[in-house]
Amino acid sequence: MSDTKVYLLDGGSLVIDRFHMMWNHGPAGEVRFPCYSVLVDHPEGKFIFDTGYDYEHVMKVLPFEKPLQTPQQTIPGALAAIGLRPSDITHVINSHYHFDHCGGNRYMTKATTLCHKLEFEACTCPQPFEKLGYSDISFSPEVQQACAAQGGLTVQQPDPKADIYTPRFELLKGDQEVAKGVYLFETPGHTAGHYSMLVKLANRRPMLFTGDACYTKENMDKMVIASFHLDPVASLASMRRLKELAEQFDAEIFYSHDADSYKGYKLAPHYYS
Ligand code: 5PN
Ligand code: ZN
Ligand code: ZN
Repeated sequence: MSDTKVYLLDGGSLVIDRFHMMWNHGPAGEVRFPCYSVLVDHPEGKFIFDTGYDYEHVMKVLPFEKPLQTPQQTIPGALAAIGLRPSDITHVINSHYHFDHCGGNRYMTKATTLCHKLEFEACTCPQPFEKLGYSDISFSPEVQQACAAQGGLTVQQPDPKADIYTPRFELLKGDQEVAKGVYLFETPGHTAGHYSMLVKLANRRPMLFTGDACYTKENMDKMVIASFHLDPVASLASMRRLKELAEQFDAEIFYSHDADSYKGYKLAPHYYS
């Protein structure tokens, strides 16, 4: 914990309508928001929490989200800027398996892949309204097979960029301390098995990464959930849980897709420690 550094890796941006961001609240209108990954450089390993979106996937499947991503904003590009390669990452942790959180998983050829057991199950047989969210299954050759077998999404061709990507999954349940001072807290509702992450650091308040359990500070302040969700009631309960965790640990909250808050975040190559 005393040697832990946290880097925020910028992953570019996407556009949705504000009515999706603030469900049944609005006002409507385009909003461009950031996507980023969190690298926890820890004595027990190099953990990456979420891996952003894949530009080509979004252009193919959701071009209306108008992705903007430079080569420096891809996982290999962002890691290179701090002297790392994707193969240096020991663990990938996914808050959940929406396309804008797992698009870069396949670069991490040496990592163990952690997620909630329910999330892994959910993405193989999503509800019809979740299919776009779970549209990038490049993180798991196994899930690609399972989806194809169910007549769902077609199997994607092996990706030449993926090298010999053969992920080893560790499926978790309940709250977990995955390394000293690095906690995953169950925050379901947005998806079936969503995790938020809290990291304790030596020289500052703990950092609480909401994932998509809360997109922005405005969502939290107004207790309004996003329209993308599995269970709205559970989503709201998870926002309340995040508030309680922030109080309990005196943590600073880092939102997943908040353009305003993002301006105040320290981005790699700078880091929190
Ligand atoms: C950014 C974004 N766009 C589309 C979807 C979706 O269909 O489920 C989740 C989601 C997103 O976070
Ligand atoms: Zn999501
Ligand atoms: Zn998201």
